[in-house]
Amino acid sequence: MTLTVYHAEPGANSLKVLLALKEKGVEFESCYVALNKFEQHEDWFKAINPAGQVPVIVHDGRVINESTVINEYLDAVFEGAALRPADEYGRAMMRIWTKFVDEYFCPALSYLAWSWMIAGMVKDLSAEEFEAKLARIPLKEQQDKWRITAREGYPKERLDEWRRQVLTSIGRLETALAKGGPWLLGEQFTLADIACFSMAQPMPSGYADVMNQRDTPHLMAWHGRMMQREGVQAALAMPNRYRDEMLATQSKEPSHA
Ligand SMILES: N[C@@H](CCC(=O)N[C@@H](CS)C(=O)NCC(=O)O)C(=O)O
Repeated sequence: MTLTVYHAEPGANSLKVLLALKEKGVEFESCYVALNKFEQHEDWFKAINPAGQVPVIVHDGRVINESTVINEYLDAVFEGAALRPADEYGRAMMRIWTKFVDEYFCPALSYLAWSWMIAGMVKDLSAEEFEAKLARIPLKEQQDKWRITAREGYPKERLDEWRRQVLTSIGRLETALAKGGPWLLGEQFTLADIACFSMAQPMPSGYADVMNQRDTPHLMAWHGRMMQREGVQAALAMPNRYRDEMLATQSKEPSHA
């Protein structure tokens, strides 16, 4: 039995799958795909996932993409702590959360993150080089996202709307956790916690104005409980070349002190 996991740094959808693997204690071969080097659009990777996106797993030669589907599969076929409720109603409640993350919370965060990151990633490319990079992106909607974020930027109304959706998402989590917890479905830690945390993990620093002790105390307490878990710590300790390169670049910049 072989399991290869293609993923980027432990953030967002890659973190989602790494969390499930580490929480269950599943052994796997890690294959890092550098998004800031556009490796996800190289032919070798598109041969594995034609959508040109991570994460992807290959289990005994069979490919699965879509992080939420991957996590349900991992929980179903591998030993380790159960990450889904045993009963169908519980599973339905869990899927309400994972669907909300995939359809609402993650897209809003993703548009905001890419609109901030992509301009820096492509700033040294000529117009021709940029078009060549775009031409390799298999999904039309991703091509549009790159073109707009890199060259024109989204209008303020769109950015404000995505920020509103992030705020709504945070409010929804706070309301659910205020009912008692300790986890989103109550006593059992599930894929719902994993999906929501994979998006919310950096928010106490990145979105401190919306996720903080004063406005979202229950969410912050849940975040603290998540950070105590061994599986979470192991997933967050996975290689993060994007962050390392950013830090290396910053340390080379002349000090303004
Ligand atoms: N619905 C997919 C979304 C995958 C996705 O958006 N992956 C991002 C990283 S979190 C990616 O590969 N972005 C690079 C790109 O689209 O070029 C999932 O849940 O797996």
